[in-house]
Amino acid sequence: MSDKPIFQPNDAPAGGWGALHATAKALREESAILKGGRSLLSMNQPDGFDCPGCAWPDPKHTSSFEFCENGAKAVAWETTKKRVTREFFATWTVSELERQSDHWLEEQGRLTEPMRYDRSTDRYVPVVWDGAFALIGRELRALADPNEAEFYTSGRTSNEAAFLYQLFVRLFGTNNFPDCSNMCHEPTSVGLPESIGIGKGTVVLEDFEHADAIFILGQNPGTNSPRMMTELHNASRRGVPIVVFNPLKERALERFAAPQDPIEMASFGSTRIASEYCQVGVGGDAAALKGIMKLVLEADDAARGAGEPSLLDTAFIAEHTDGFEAFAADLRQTAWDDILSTSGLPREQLERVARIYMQSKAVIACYGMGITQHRLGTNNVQQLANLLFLRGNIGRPGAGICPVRGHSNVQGDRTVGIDEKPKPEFLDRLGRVFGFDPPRAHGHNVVHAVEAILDGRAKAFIGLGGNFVAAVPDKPMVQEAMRKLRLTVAVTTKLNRGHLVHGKEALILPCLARSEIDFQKSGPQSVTVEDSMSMVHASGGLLAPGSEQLKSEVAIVCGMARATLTDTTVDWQSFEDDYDLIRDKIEQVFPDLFKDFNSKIRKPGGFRLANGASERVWRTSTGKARFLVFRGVDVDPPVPHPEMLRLATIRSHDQYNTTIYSMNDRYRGVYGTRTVVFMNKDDMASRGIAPQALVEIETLSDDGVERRVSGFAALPYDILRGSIAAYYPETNPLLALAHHDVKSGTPAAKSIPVIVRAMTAETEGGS
Ligand SMILES: Nc1nc2c(c(=O)[nH]1)N[C@H]1C(S)=C(S)[C@@H](COP(=O)(O)OP(=O)(O)OC[C@H]3O[C@@H](n4cnc5c(=O)[nH]c(N)nc54)[C@H](O)[C@@H]3O)O[C@H]1N2
Ligand SMILES: Nc1nc2c(c(=O)[nH]1)N[C@H]1C(S)=C(S)[C@@H](COP(=O)(O)OP(=O)(O)OC[C@H]3O[C@@H](n4cnc5c(=O)[nH]c(N)nc54)[C@H](O)[C@@H]3O)O[C@H]1N2
Ligand SMILES: [Mo]
Repeated sequence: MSDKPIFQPNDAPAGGWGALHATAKALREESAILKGGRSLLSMNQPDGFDCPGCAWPDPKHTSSFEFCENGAKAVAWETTKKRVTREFFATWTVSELERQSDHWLEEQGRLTEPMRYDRSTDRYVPVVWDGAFALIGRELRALADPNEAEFYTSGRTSNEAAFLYQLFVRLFGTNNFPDCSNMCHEPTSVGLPESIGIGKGTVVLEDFEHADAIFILGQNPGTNSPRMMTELHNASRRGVPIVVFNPLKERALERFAAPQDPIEMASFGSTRIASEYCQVGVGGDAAALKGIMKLVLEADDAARGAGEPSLLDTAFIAEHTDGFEAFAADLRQTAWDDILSTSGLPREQLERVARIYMQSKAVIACYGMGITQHRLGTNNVQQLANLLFLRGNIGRPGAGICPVRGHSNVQGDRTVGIDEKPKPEFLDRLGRVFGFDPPRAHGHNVVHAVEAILDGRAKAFIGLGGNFVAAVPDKPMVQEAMRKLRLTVAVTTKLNRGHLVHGKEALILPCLARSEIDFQKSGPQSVTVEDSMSMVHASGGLLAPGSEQLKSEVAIVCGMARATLTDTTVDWQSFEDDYDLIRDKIEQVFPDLFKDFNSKIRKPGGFRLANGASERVWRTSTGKARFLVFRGVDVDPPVPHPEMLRLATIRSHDQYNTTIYSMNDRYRGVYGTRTVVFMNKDDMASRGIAPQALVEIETLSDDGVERRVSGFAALPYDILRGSIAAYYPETNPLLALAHHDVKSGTPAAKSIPVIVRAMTAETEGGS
């Protein structure tokens, strides 16, 4: 181990001067082209570009300077001056590049021109765009069945590019749309339609001003959606209780100094965020929620027994919901022992939280990956909806459910048709507007696509953004299998693992980033994105493209479509020339959602997509909001092993998914390394693991496959016993493909059953 300390916990609040310092440093190190800070100033402004960071919405009053440390990092990372040129690819063979770290690969800078893999030299060599498209067309047409191709989307893709992509793929003949959201908020997209009739959140940003309690479950906003901290900071200042559920003490959820607050900055002050920090066990949220709901029912029984008014919103329950009786009966028979042992929380704390809930007139519940990425993540989401129903906390000001999405347009991509299980009505309309008969059979989500790649059914893989091979479960096996594909295509901005783990034919197609001017025949183009709160707005780049050879994602999709679909009647060229024409078609296919699309996005701030549940219109199977029973308390099936720990794979403060900005994680006090595992000190002691000692982590699975990583430094951390955490994607070799939510297919990346052992001289030597 080096002599530099890797672990230096400090007590500073999140945000504050540390955040400003880190912002400046990120911009300086990337020598980002931020003329006079203009690109930062125009981010999230009505005439600027949407931050490529997270999916948190922009405030209506955009006079304030709305960016955050991690938004700045995301922009610096894409506006870097560094370039990956043809000379770079001439210097390095692919085998040599493979030995470099993920961090090193992306750090080389922006991709500059289309490249094709050359087997004879094991190098990527330049190819002209038309040559690249022709190759794709030839390979796709040569497939025996269109379902042998997988068409992946990552959530930065604009609505316009995503809409054309799904059109191209369906004209080609398949619904194989593995999507990053299949690893992310799919439990929301599957669970909430059953509960409330729409797979999206119901709140808007202004609701945060009217909430009088905010719950945050399984989400780390200080790192992953830092602009949300503005709302939490303001709410806390107003005295609004904030209840957090998280196995780990996350700094920004404890104390935060708002970089936008001059007084707090000048005085080195900070604001408490969580008024109640529930250190739930990994996978213990459903148990905790059931405990709270059971207490609410008990308190209500007592109140009514004493002749006092009900503590429930009985009018809402009667008029708007169904299933209450069965739900209440299940809660009454759920044993306290199970609730307490599975949640890991003391009963007194659940009682305090239940009181906060009952005393509040308007409650918002926000959640992230800590809720969704479980074996029964969909049920987790539905329990949260149940909690809100009890007091009518949905579809009125200051109240509602708030899934905080990940990628900045992941929600929009799904809205405009990236869906492996498309609804028949949507396909009917798509077919009518474009004069064809779209394929009806359901296609592949991420898990199905990985299965098809592993067993050889898939022959071609096209990725519109993202880094599929690094983000998926069973990463080592998938990477081997990808090499058997006939074709891999990566539409990307930066070099990543996906380019190196490639098929027999392989293409890198570099695209414009969101911050860059997208100039087409009819002039500069804007694209549109949809944030976590269903707000759709335009995003137009301001900077000169990173290279003259870059094409927009829209142009690349049109190029692939033209070269593949020889008998198409769709005028792809006109779409490429003028994105307004794409939006006209989106409006025709989705007339209810996108009426007057082109005129609405010309208004600053854009518009909100219709959201029935926000107006208490429930498009569920019964026309009501549905109390859905979840029997038992375990969202992750118990694994009978005395030493089992549950591993949550999480993000550091200096990464964007598989993009690693640096090896540091300031808020958690980790420096210069990412191969660490956060453990409770008692779990370490009972296993004979000294602080910072190296350990190996092994997955408990029964399929005979050994899944193990080693050389991770164990850090004693404020985390509930039995739960541990380590960074994604380094731990993806531990995540088994079969370990996913049964309903939504989302990999259970937050609850991998593992054992941890200290490394012996022997294992250390052999690793
Ligand atoms: N800077 C930056 N921003 C990002 C991203 C990024 O990587 N970097 N990624 C984007 C994407 S795609 C997404 S999906 C979001 C992800 O944003 P988050 O949902 O915040 O993501 P994670 O860091 O994976 O995990 C969230 C939290 O869940 C907690 N947790 C783990 N297991 C459990 C559990 O069983 N119960 C509870 N209650 N909590 C648990 C962890 O301790 C962690 O604090 O952020 C988006 N924004
Ligand atoms: N173990 C574990 N696994 C996980 C998770 C976890 O918490 N734990 N989280 C899951 C989640 S929530 C998600 S969303 C997935 C993320 O999976 P992906 O979305 O596939 O991965 P990213 O790392 O976001 O993709 C990064 C790449 O996107 C490209 N890129 C960046 N900007 C653009 C752009 O504007 N256009 C295009 N075309 N390309 C661009 C760059 O080349 C960069 O290398 O990972 C999932 N995997
Ligand atoms: Mo995500």
